[in-house]
Amino acid sequence: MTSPVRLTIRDLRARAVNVPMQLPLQTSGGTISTAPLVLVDLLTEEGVTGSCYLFCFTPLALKPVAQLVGNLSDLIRGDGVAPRELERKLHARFRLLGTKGLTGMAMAGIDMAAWDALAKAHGLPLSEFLGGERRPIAAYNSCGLGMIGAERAAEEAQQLLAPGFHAVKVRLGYPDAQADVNVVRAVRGAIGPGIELMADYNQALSVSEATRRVQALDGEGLCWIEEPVFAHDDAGHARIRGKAGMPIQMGENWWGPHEMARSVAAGASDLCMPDAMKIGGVSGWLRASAIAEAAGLPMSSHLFPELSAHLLAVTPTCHWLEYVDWAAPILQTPARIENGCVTASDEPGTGVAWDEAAVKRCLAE
Ligand code: SMN
Ligand code: MG
Repeated sequence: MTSPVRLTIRDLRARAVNVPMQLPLQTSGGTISTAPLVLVDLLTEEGVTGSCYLFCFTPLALKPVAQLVGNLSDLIRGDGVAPRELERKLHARFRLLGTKGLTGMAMAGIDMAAWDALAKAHGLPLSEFLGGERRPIAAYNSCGLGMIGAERAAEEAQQLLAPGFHAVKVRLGYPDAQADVNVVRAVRGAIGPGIELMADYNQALSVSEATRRVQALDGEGLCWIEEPVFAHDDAGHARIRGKAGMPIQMGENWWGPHEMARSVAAGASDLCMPDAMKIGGVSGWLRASAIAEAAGLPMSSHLFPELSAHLLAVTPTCHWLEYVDWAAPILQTPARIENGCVTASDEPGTGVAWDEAAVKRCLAE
């Protein structure tokens, strides 16, 4: 037996890249046409480097997030790579500023990179380091199907199934309920009855309008309806849920397990889908998965497919993995899809490693 590996932080680096997307995504909350990512590397004295990326949603946040992450290097240099201790220290440091938004993203970056480094140092894929086994996780293709009208959505839905997926997600929030129904029917017509279809409103509606629309969409065979109203409106979601014939889904905007706990206590949704970054990295995800288990809520992921495949493998109520290929162009080994499932990388750690030549091409000025 070799002695246990202890790592000490040597440096923290952040680079901003803006990665072109194959299919731009028009949501009711705006269009995303590039993937603005901050690449985080946690360097250790022992020579192991932990890596992760942060999804910034808008290029406007790229530089500030990269700078904030870089600013934290002095604070954690010399500390052990112990994610829960780092979390405690950073939470204390940001108690007055708050731990949502950019600070939450920077903290999650340190957490995810630290877990990656730890698992690497132990020579295990993250899911195995966390006590699980790598296994195929059912995935839906979320790369496109923005608000592009019924005809184009139908065509795109077929394209999205081509890599072997059995599920896709359509974005809704058209000017009226009938338009939403028309898009769902067109997509369903194109994909056939055997495919799961999710629908995402990205917080577009009022509670009363959402109530009308979930009723209009009843009987269309939707797997779930996601974020029909403002993400913070747990009571509103709960009211809509009481009138809906299909499951209500939310969670991508929970900043940490505490926000999730409040939402779950309010009975806001039937399902949950934390975002690995916003929920607080691997440490936050693990606590979120305990909340989901206690409440009996099936738990899906949001973005970050490479990392989420590890996390969902150790999530007791594992449901769906959201597949997007947005980071793929700058990764050495992007998530692989087989029979509509994603299996986590078998490399030690998360398997997130940069294709440096591609990174160079995408560096944000
Ligand atoms: C989404 C994801 C990423 C950016 C914008 C919107 C969407 C989803 O809410 O759930 O995929
Ligand atoms: Mg969503």
